[in-house]
Amino acid sequence: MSKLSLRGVDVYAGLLDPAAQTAILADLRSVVKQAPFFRLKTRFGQSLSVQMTAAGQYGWFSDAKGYRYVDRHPDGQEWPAIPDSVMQVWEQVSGCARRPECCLVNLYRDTARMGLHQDRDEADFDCPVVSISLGDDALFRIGNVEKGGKNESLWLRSGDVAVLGGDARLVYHGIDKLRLGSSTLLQGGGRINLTLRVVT
Ligand code: MD6
Ligand code: FE
Repeated sequence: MSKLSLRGVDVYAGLLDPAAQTAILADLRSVVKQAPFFRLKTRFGQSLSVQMTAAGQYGWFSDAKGYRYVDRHPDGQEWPAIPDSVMQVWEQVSGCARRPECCLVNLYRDTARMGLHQDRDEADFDCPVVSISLGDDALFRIGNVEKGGKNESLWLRSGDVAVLGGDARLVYHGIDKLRLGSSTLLQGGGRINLTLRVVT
C-alpha cells in the first residue's frame, strides 16, 4: 500500500489486496440481487453510460425532476444494508465518527465514463466521500472547487481507495476512460466503483 495526495484528494493505492477485493465483490453480488443495476436518466432525458444501484438508507436517483437521494430502489424495495466488508474500509480511512448512510455502486462497462461533477447533495460536508475501485483501471480527473481551471489526472486501479475530504470535499472530479481488460476481477469486464457517504 502507498498513500499519495493529489489536490487534497488522498489515494490509498493498493489498500485492498486481491482477497479483500474478492470478498467485497461477493458481498456486492447479494446487494445487486436485491437491488439490480439500473440506468439513470438526466433531467434532459439522456441515459447515463454508467449503471447504478446502492446500499444503505439512501440511494441516488434522477429523472425529469433532477437528482436526489431516495430511500427506495426504483422497483419499490428498500436498499439493502451496506456490507460489513465495505463498512470496514470506511472505518479505516474516513476519520469520521458518523457511519455512511449511502453506498453508491457504479458499474462501468465498455465506453462508460462519468463527466466532471461535484458531490454536494449531502447535508454534512465535514464527512468525506470514500471511494473504492474494483476491476479495470480508470483515469480519474481532479479539478478544483470552482468550475474550470487546471485539472490533473491519475489512474485508479483495483483495490485503490480515494478519499475526498477536507478542502477537497467539493472538488470537481470525473472518470475519463477505462483501460478495458486491465483486470480480470469482474466477470464480463469493466469496473465497479463504490462511494460511501453520510447523507443527512
Ligand atoms: C468513480 N467517483 O470513481 C467516480 N465521488 O467511478 C466519484 O464520482 C467519486 O471517486 C466522490 C468521491 C470519490 C469519487
Ligand atoms: Fe463523485
